[in-house]
Amino acid sequence: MKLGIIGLPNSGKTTLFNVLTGRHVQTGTFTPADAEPNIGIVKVPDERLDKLAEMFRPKKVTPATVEYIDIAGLRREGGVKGELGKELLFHIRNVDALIHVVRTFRNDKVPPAGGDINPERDISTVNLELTLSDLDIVEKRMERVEINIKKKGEKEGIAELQLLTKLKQNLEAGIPIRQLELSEDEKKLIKGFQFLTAKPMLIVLNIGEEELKFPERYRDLKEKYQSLGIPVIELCAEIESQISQLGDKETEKAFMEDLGIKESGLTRLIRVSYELLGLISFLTAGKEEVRAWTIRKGTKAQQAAGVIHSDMEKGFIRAEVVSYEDLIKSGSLAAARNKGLLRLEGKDYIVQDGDVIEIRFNV
Ligand SMILES: Nc1nc2c(ncn2[C@@H]2O[C@H](COP(=O)(O)OP(=O)(O)O)[C@@H](O)[C@H]2O)c(=O)[nH]1
Ligand SMILES: [Mg+2]
Repeated sequence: MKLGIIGLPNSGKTTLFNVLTGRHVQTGTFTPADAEPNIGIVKVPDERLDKLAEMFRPKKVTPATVEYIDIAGLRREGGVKGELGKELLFHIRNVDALIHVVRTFRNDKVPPAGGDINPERDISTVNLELTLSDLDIVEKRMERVEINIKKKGEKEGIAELQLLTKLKQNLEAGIPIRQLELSEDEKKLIKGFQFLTAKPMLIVLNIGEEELKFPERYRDLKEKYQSLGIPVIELCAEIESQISQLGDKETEKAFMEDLGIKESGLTRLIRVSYELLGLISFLTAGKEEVRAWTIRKGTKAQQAAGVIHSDMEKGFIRAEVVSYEDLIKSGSLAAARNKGLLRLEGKDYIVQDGDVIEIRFNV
């Protein structure tokens, strides 16, 4: 899974990227829009792995991972057609979802890109850039399709042209593609274009240190976007950065309690991104390795096996499944089996989040 971090300059994208990935990319510097993006692999925090590791004492514990891409700043002026860095757009075209960082923190040393602090306006500015970029692609494609229809009388072209016209009208009205109701056929048609406004989006409000005490402050903004299917979470990248440098869990806990933070913003961010994309984890546990695997909700046992190894999918016989809770309650796999909590499931079983699974297969 790939997540692209976008937002105006000086909104805290690189700060957030560093905290997420434990890297030390320089912050506070202007990055030209065509700069190479920073890419980092992040382990998905999952307490269940720690508990399973206590039970199985494996040689290795492997969490699920997410890839984050810190893309250089979108221009403040935006909105001028054809002005967007092509490289920038290229780098966000192939991500699975967008994390849109919006600044509300005040910091006199770092001037806000929009001149002052105005999250609503900044969100619109960035969304407009994404919209114009999609519109550009739609219009170019329409020209092509129209030519083909005229010259060669292509039948398929007509359906596509209708769809493109619908996209164009909506984009011109400022409506992102993700908000449109499209048929399965239409979804298939547009898949290859990788439209930016079709990607799931999550807004991170990068709030100031002093705002942590006022979680209600941006309630209206949150409700507005959440009602459009865009989750909004608040965190203070600066504080998260300090938390991540504390080193040990106990100190972290005390520090967060002091500030009235229940859960680290990062854990929340990673969890919400998972939910946004409809992802869940199933687990495998043994003496060699305890590991989390990422699948989409609704994945069947046989396809889930394929995430581990293609041979397991091809030669799938059955899955032995116990829920994480049942396994922990039982104390061991053997105890779970004795209690009848270990189930045998066939290829069509729909894997649930936290299922601890062993695949039986033939090679
Ligand atoms: N006070 C404060 N400063 C922040 C916060 N987040 C980022 N900054 C500062 O803002 C500047 C720009 O951050 P950066 O991550 O480089 O922004 P980017 O341009 O979006 O990548 C840096 O000097 C950061 O230290 C925050 O939550 N509070
Ligand atoms: Mg940056």
